[in-house]
Amino acid sequence: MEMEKIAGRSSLWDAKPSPYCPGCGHGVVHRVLCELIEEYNLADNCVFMAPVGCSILAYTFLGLDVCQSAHGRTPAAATGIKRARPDTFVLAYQGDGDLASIGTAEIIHAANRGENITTIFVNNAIYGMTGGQMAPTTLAGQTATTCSNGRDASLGMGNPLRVCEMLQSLAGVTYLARTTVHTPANVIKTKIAIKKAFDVQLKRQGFSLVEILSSCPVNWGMQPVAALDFVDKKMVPQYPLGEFKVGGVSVTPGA
Ligand SMILES: Cc1ncc(C[n+]2csc(CCOP(=O)(O)OP(=O)(O)O)c2C)c(N)n1
Ligand code: SF4
Repeated sequence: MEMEKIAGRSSLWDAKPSPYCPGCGHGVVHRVLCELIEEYNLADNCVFMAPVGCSILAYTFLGLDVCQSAHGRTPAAATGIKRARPDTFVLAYQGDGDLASIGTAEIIHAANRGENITTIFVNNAIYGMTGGQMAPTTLAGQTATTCSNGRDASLGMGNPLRVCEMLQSLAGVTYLARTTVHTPANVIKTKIAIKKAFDVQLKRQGFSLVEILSSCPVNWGMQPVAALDFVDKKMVPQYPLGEFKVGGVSVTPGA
């Protein structure tokens, strides 16, 4: 009997072993992006903006044109590419160290200007690539190599930075959502949100961003399954899921 193939590796992803640790969310997000790029037939007219972080190596295995800018400067580089080539689909991919720490100014101003780019913001609450230092998004009480007793705002470590809530007030933002990839149902919701973000850019309607909660079992010091549970029980309450802006209008998260 001939079997129907219902899932598989995207043709945009080279047949190489994944560089990511078991249980990491980056690979899941890449797969969703590759599927959508194929569905929209964008591969020959897309620039993937690789971050400085664990996903920096995406240029070694994704069959896309890639631009790699300095840490945190992706929104600025993406702005230049999009303005020079408005017909090119510009897909920016950033971690929380990249976007919410060293690159906070760049993302706020790109969003505020309403640049017609799409940003995928992978929030794993830690600096993954460099060995698990505290990030602006690290949860209160969560341990990291630079806060081994847990993040404590009373000791001057600051509070978890909520990027969607921060960007929601900016008039230049057309679509804004937070999703997670720790369960299959949430992967599907993530794909729906990214699709809406793609549509905004394709219709030249301005800035779109999807924040995706993701696991980093290695630097969290957890087994992969426990890390997925941590996303569910600890990250989601701090970072509520849902759409924050649709068509430039603020909506209630989770609505
Ligand atoms: C200007 C500069 N400062 C610091 C670094 C070191 N560095 C590389 S990746 C990184 C953090 C990456 O964390 P994140 O963006 O959260 O991505 P993840 O690796 O967790 O996916 C840092 C600080 C650098 N490469 N360049
Ligand atoms: S260190 Fe963390 S973010 Fe980096 S590949 Fe491993 S699990 Fe993923």
